[in-house]
Amino acid sequence: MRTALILGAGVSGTSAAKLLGSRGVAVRFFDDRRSVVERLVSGGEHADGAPWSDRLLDDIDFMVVSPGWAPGTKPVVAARERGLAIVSEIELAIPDLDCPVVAITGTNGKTTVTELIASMGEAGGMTVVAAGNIGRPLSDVVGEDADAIALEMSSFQLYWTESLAPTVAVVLNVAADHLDWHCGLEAYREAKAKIFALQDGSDVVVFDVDDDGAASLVMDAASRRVPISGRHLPADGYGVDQNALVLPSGMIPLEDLEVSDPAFLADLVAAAVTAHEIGVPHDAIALAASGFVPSAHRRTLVGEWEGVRWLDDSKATNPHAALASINAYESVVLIAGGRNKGLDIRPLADARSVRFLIAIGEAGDDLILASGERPARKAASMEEAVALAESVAVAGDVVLLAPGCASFDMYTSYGERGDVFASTVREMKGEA
Ligand code: UMA
Repeated sequence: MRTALILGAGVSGTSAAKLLGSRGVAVRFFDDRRSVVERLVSGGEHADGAPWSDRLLDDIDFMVVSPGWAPGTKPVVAARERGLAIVSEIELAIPDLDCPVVAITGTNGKTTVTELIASMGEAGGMTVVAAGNIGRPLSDVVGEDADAIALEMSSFQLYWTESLAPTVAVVLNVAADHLDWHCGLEAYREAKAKIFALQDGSDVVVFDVDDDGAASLVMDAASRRVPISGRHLPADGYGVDQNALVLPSGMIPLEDLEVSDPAFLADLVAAAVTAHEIGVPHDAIALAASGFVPSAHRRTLVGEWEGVRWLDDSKATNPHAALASINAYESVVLIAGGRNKGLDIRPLADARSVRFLIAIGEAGDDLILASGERPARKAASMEEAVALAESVAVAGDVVLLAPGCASFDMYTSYGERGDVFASTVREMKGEA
């Protein structure tokens, strides 16, 4: 019997174990977190925890790596030194899929587009299963009856991918993110390019032509390149023309949509082009598009009081997303900071529309330093940040939580960070 060592017993590792079990492969887990290992062992699983020992590779036939594990971590390096095969959970699943796969990546917006493609399919009576970074591992989908799979791929997952050849690849945007994991921008871009690397002339790569990172990345793709935009109508592509979305399946008047922000319009166009490629009819695409409202913590309006709008964009966990948000408004009281992921966060403090900067979390001092002459203050908590924003905001301002950083220095997730912001604002306004 073959034996696999699975790195990480999170969502991916657990799903990979099930799939391997169904193939008659024995599994062992390794996880740095002691609590995870204890839970597994008490459940009868074979699991080890830190510190790592190379001896754990004795009698192992191959290694399965969860996406969060960086290439430089000890078990990965040790497996490479021994010449052991290392596969990802996604790679395990690919050979057993028997329906078309469309894959979506981008520094920002990929979850939204993945959800949209699935809902457009659903509106057309098709089963389009959303999987991957969105939360449901691809291994979970194996054996399921689906018309297509919309696979959200993070740069981590793409790094470990060798055989993915989607019928449609979507590259929304490529800006610096997760550089601590990838050891640099070039490695990050190389990982992202794997989404179309194995496509051929019968496949399609959809990309946002307004994003230099995406447009330059797809230059060498062998597949048919389809430019899209949320601002204008690109030549030989799809986008916005006067008062409508122009799509391969037809047009959708902008007045039928709940969103007008160019970033969300680009998401809609990318999803619509992809849905069309897998056979979703125009009526269904239009129906899903008109019902689309962005998920929580994506420029979500907490409320408007005395002409000041309070917006929660806690999902802006990198500078690219935060800047897109900041630049969408004229006069911003910005709450930013958190745990920096090895990125240049100085442009946040420097953005034209930022009238006052409130810096939070571990990156707070760096942001204050970068703010130069601009009014800026550090806040020790979200409560302090909100109170400070209240004291400086005037009618016409947007108070924007767009951290540009991860939340893990203060919260368990970006969702919790956004929830704390929103509840603090509402409490202060007497609407809790
Ligand atoms: N672990 C270690 N050492 C490490 C890294 C992880 O011991 O160096 C252990 C942790 O203790 C934990 C387990 O590994 O028990 C977690 O593994 P993981 O971090 O790979 O996460 P999973 O639970 O398997 O979830 C992963 C994705 N997580 C990451 O990429 C960090 C999920 O994306 C994805 O939904 C899931 O697979 C299914 O495909 C989350 C994410 O934050 C939402 N993604 C990043 C993003 O969107 O920016 C990339």
